[in-house]
Amino acid sequence: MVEWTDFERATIADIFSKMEYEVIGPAALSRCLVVYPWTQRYFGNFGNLYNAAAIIGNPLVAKHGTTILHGLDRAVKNMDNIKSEYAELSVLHSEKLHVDPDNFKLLSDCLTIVVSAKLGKEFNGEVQAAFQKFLAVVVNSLGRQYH
Ligand code: ZNH
Repeated sequence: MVEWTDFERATIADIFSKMEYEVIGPAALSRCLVVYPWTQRYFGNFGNLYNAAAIIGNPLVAKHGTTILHGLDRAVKNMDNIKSEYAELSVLHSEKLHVDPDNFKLLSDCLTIVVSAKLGKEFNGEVQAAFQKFLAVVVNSLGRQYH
C-alpha cells in the first residue's frame, strides 16, 4: 500500500479543491493530443484534430478532458484505495478501449505542466513532488489490468 504524509494529503486535497476542472482538463488533454499526436488515434470519433487550433477548439476534446479530471477526483477522495477505485476503469481502458498504458504517463505529465503554469510560485518543489507521486499512483493503478 502507498503511504501518504500529512503534507502530501493536504497538498493533493488543496490542489484539487482549487482546480477548475473544465479549464484544466481540456488544457491538459489538448496539450497531450498536440504534443504526442499518436494519442489522437483513440479519438477517431471526435472529428477534426488536424492541427493545434482544431484540437484546442474541439468541444468533444474539452468535454473528455473534463471527464478525465472527474475521474481523478475519485482517487483524490479515496487516496488509500486508488488501486481498487480504478479496477473497473483499468479494465475498460485495456480491454474495451485498448489504450496503450504508456499514454497515461504522457497525459499525467501534460497535466503537471498545466497545473504548474496555473499555480505559479505556489507549485514549489515539494508540491510538485507530492503531485507527481499522486499521478504516478494513478497511472500505475490504471495500468494494473494490463500486467
Ligand atoms: Zn480515459 C474514457 C478516465 C487517460 C482514452 N477515461 C474515460 C472515462 C474516464 C476516464 C472516467 C469515462 C469512462 C466511462 O464513460 O465509463 N482516462 C481517465 C483517467 C485518465 C485517463 C483518470 C488518466 C489519468 N484515457 C486516458 C488516456 C487516453 C484515454 C491517456 C488516450 C490517450 N478514455 C479514453 C477513451 C475513452 C476514455 C478513448 C472513451 C471516450 C468516449 O468514448 O467518449
